[in-house]
Amino acid sequence: MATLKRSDSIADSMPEALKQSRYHMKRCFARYIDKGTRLLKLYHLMDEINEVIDDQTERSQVLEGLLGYILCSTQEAVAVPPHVAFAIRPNPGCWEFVKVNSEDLKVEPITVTEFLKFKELVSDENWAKDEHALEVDFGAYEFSTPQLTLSSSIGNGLNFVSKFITAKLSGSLNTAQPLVDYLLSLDLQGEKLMINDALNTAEKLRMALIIAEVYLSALAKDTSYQSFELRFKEWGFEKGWGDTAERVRETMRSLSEVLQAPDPVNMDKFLSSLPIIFNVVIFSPHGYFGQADVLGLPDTGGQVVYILDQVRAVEEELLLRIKHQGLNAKPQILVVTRLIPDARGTKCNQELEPIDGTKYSNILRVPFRTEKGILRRWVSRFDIYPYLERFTHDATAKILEILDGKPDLIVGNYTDGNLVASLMASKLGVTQATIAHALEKTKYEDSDTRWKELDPKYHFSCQFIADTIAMNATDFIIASTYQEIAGSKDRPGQYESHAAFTLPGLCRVVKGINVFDPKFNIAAPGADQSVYFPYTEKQQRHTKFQPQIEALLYSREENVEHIGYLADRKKPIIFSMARLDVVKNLTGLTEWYGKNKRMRNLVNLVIVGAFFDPSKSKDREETAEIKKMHSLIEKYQLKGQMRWIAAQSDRVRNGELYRCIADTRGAFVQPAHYEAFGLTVIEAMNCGLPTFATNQGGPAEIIVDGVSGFHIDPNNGDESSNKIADFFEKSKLDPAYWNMFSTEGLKRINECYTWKIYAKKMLNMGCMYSFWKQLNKGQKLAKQRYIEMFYNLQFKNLVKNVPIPHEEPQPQTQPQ
Ligand code: UDP
Ligand code: LCN
Repeated sequence: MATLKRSDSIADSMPEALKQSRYHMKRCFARYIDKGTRLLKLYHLMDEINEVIDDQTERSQVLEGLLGYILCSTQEAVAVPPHVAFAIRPNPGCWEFVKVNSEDLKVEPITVTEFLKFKELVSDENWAKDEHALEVDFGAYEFSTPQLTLSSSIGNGLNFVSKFITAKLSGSLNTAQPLVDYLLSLDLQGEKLMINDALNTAEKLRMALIIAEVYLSALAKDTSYQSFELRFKEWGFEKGWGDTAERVRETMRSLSEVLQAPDPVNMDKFLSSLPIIFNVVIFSPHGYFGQADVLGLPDTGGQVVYILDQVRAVEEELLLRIKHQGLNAKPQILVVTRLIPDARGTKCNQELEPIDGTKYSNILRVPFRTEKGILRRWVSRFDIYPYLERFTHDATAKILEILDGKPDLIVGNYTDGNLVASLMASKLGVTQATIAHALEKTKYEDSDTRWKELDPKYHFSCQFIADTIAMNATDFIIASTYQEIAGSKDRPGQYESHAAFTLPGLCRVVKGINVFDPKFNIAAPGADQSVYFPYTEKQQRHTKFQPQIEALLYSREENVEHIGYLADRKKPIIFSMARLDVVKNLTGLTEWYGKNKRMRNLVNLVIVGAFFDPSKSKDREETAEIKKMHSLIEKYQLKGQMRWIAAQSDRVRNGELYRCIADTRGAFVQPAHYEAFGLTVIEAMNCGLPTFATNQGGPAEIIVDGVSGFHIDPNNGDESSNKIADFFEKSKLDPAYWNMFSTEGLKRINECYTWKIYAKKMLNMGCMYSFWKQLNKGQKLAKQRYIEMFYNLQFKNLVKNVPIPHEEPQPQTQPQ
């Protein structure tokens, strides 16, 4: 297929491309507009081409040329007779907008604003034509931040920020003064770190470093800092450079290099070694946040697992760094969540809970309050907005009390946590990080223009604005994969979909977020390898769980924990486990299985998710999915070949469950319509279970198709189920085939997906962006003001539309 030269714009090349097939294109464009004003997706565009050019060879010629390339790069189009406007995305993050006159095929470039107006004409003509409709442009505040330019560099922010800092501090010694001022500002509970006022200029610091380095070179490498601390203090140095003469010398060397002639490598090394982060607050308000009995409950999934593993890894890394810095601090990580009085047998009604496997980290739970008192029940993440401001206020007071001061880093998770983190970070002036886990916007087609229709159920108006606020307020963003930011060749990323969008009647976001912003970073999570380890590691296996797992999988009995049964125990098992959301598509997998005779003959199906009584679920989607699952079991007569097991919250036993499935020489299948990352995918791979996972989202990046597992297309059930059946047919004939995918999956995990790699990267980001924020103070403040206005004038009004559930009044005592 043809492609564009980098210098060619679509507006320049499209006229020629249309001219080459002018006869067909005129007919085609006539068809695009003949149904009046409407949104057109790629398949609409292609369907019309197929109708108009019936000769297959001729059609292939057109589609293989430049026109085909332009059409295939089109994300969406809008027909507004006589024009058709196109949003074309030749590369991840790069968009161009044009309009084509269907009568004469004249092509004109248009701005993103004009394109959004075209879209609005479909759903709200008055708004589209309102000259004073609210336009939101966060780009207007990016006058001094350098941006990346290559799609391939997106998500590599840390590297670029160290280059940009280097450039800013280069020139003369005077230009390095901001770094000196920054070092002067560092302290630990009021005690100065690194340097004191005696070294308050770059020149003084440079000279002192020379003397200190000469002194250190005469000491034994392992001489402790204490033994020369007093002398260093006289010279103007404070603690924080290192615990031994060797480490202090190394840190000083990289700073000397930076002061002499800044370079990104030494800059990165020096900033990452600084004692900047001791106390971290991590917000995750929604769902049931706990260490036991919560997984599989509504809105309670990978985010909880991710955060608990993250805390353990980050605390370990912090302890190591603090030791290396020669300090005595005890780092505290507080995971701040919602306290739920109606805790469904979990500990979510407890205020403080130490985190297992850590020394100083805790979960802090703060209740949601309304005028009527404390909210007792769980609320869906979609309905959570009315409580967040008060929650931030209450949580901030508690955090300051527990930490005895401000934290050094505030990390938000998901829309609600990121909004709360933004409010708190801006109030306290603390560095902020955001993690999305999943943004909802791309999960529902045209969710921006259709917001009015979707709002009663999902409150997307609140969600998309909250997300846009947090993305702009935050100092850095941690994504799990590239695709989360900028998608793939064919599909825009989750963040990218916030670059420009419109909520007709509310606001037109012409620049929401720029994926080329150096705040974006990729740090992929891992899976706890003491829980998820290969099925082949016989000595480590939790044999005590095996009888329970055996009953879970094979007992004939139906009860609250399992229904359906597996008549033929000799067949391998295909296994899936997830929350029972529509997007997870467990019902889709059940249907593929039901329909595919070949697959049914080869394997059994085991699904773990939710529970079986729809009347017991308070979650709208879960209720519908439970009912659907029952009807599929009935429709395809799956009893005897399928086991449906209720949500399983014991992760240690779940680890063994994955391994027991591997013992049957089965596979894990993750069939989601869209999966942001997919922790179950890496859990299964860690256990040596061959894995099939959706090609929509993170798993497409985790698995190399046909090497370390397989991609499946959730929109093409027949193709996907046949791919699974082919694998089992081949594995039956040649067991080495199954072994190969088991081993390659494990290899992939150990190379790319571990928590150790993650923790290092995250703390390096914390250090680097804390300084970067300081360097860009002016711009940050201006943007902050704009965000505050948007929050107050727009977001807070929308929140008023979200209903607060009625509860019987309760005594207002603070639960324990
Ligand atoms: N999980 C579980 N029991 C269940 C369903 C899920 O323990 O019944 C765990 C699963 O092992 C994984 C997490 O919940 O650790 C789900 O994470 P994932 O990233 O796959 O999806 P999410 O729920 O976050 O969308
Ligand atoms: C939320 C999701 O939907 C998953 O795709 C992720 O794996 C999980 O969070 C952890 O980040």
